[in-house]
Amino acid sequence: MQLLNGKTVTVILLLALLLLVVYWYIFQPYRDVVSFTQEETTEGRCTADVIVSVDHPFHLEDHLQYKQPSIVQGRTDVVTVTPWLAPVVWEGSFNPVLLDSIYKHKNISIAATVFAVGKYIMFLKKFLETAEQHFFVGFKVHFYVFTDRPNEVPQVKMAAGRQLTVSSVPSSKRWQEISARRMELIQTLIEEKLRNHADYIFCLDVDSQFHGRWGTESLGGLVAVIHPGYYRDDRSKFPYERRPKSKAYVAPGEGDFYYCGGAFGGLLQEVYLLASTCRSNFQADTKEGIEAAWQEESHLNRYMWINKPSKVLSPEYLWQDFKPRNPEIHIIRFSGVVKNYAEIRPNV
Ligand code: UD2
Repeated sequence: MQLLNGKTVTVILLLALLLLVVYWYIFQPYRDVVSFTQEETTEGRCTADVIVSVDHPFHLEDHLQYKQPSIVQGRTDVVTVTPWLAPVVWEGSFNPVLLDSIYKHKNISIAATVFAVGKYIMFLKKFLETAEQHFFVGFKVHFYVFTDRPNEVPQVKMAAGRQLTVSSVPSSKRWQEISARRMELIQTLIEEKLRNHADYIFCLDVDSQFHGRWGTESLGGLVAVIHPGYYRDDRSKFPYERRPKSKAYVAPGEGDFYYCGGAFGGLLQEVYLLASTCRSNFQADTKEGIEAAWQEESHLNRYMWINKPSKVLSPEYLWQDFKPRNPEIHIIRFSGVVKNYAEIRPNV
């Protein structure tokens, strides 16, 4: 009886210890970032009037004066939130001054990948020059250029805190391969060079130029850009991969939007997951003798259907120069140039 009591006491003590540890694990992190000063208000309620949390995603350091936001006035011609409640970024849906002020204090750095293989090197100069004028101006940006013609990379003067690294990649006889290989190179870049050196990454087509601000409003976990060619269409018209044999398959009646392969990004770890998944699915397809309709763009669309982006950028963020501007497009921020595919691609 004595022994049994001793055992029971030990078990109770162990359980109590376990509960204590679990409690500590759950509540300790909040104690680290939030400190409360309890005060009695005139109504007799307690208020927590001092909240110290520089880790808060939208922590405002400065006492900034900016236009009062409204929840009853704003854009009515476009949808600014997805059904899974991710913001859709349109001109007029955000305050750039406020966002820049919030992110300035976080000391963030952004990596941007761009591929210029074969004759596509001709687009690099304008891409970089216009990026200096519009892409995360005032922030730390590191461009990673992948090319088979490193000697032809143009010298473009960059602002302080911005730099460029060139990596050599083999050329290819098939444009499809060049385009698709990007996922593998992005995955390797994150693995080998970017960990602990960048917070966000954007992967962009080189045959494009910036025409307007692309900045902190675009930051998010997983960021997708809506393709300018299909955003008014029914999803049955989206050029998803439609053969069930492919790992990029999207069934009829499925799919949210049609996203661009020419621009996507987000937090490093999110883009790493995207790139490694698309790469391994692409390789699995190759083993089965199938290439998705729009290469990595098809795999990206499949990925984003299953793993919804946490921020969606409107077609302002990748327009096409040959398309007349639709009325809901108040600004074109980034746009693909008109090009003669037969002249610049290694194959047709
Ligand atoms: C679309 C996508 C592109 C990609 C492709 C399908 C947009 C605006 N564009 O563009 O991202 O998904 O369909 O594979 O969403 N490249 C070279 N050298 C070459 C060929 C391509 O460097 O010889 C690189 C370059 O960075 C280029 C990118 O691959 O910007 C995409 O190729 P593209 O622009 O020829 O593909 P396109 O216009 O069909």
